[in-house]
Amino acid sequence: MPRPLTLAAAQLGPIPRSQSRAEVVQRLLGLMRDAAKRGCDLIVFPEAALTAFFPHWWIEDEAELDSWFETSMPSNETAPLFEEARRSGIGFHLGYCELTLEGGRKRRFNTAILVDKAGRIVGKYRKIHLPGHADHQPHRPFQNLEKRYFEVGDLGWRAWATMGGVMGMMICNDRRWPEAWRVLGLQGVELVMLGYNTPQHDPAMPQTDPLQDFHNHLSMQAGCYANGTWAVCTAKAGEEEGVMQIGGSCIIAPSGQIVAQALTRGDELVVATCDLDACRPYKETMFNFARHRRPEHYRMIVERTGSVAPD
Ligand code: CDT
Repeated sequence: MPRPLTLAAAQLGPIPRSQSRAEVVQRLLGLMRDAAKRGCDLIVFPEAALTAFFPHWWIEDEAELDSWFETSMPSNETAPLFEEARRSGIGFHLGYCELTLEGGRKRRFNTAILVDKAGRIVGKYRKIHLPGHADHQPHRPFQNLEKRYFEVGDLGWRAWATMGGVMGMMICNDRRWPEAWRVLGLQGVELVMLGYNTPQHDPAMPQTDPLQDFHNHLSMQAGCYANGTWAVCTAKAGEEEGVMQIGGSCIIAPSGQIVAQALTRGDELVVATCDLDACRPYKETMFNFARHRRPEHYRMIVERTGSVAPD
């Protein structure tokens, strides 16, 4: 029996520094309404989808830093997204920057939530692989200060049975790490949602600049294939405050094939109807984990962090 879900990647063009949360939410609502008109069950917004990607800048003032974060979800500004979910019967995935107060201590995470068609938060993920650096490197054209502004996520990669499938999330840099995909694969994930902010230019490794789009798709297509899962992968694209970011938002099948892809670097919906049962042949044959995995030979993966070459 096919189990079709119509899915949308809601690519965003740049968010100017000056654009308010309310204005951004209006953009998201427009995409949500279009997706609902096109029969979508679920729409996936990018990483840190409510603001410009501030980790590209050095910020010293704590109040200024805090202004980039959400202290509640929903909030007054984001409540219309939850109302639209209920009104149109469409689930959504949203990346945002989360500030919580725990035991009197501020904690900051790069977070994503999954909201069902009734407007309920059914899943939450906090980014684990934080790229970049924590120190000030003003000689660079822009920085990636995620290691300064965020803590490593503490929720692991969980999967949730919701909206007719088994669903999980990762965020941006996570997609380059097979471990993230496998932890979700081991929970039978059928749909991975992820958002990204990926500069076209990597100041630390400029030789990969022409390969940014290739590496983006390579890692996500490999993750889907090796775990027999669909993925909806959504960029914040285009030139944002002087930083050009790749697009290439796409929907990937369990075969690893891209079934739909963005054509622009602006606000754009990428839609495909995806049969979750298309995961089964991969999960039951080539990647039947219970039959073929040999975890006794994978211990080094969890026991060792950095690579150590033989003498
Ligand atoms: N947001 C995020 O994680 N971005 C990183 C940039 C790495 S530098 C090219 C990414 O992996 O896409």
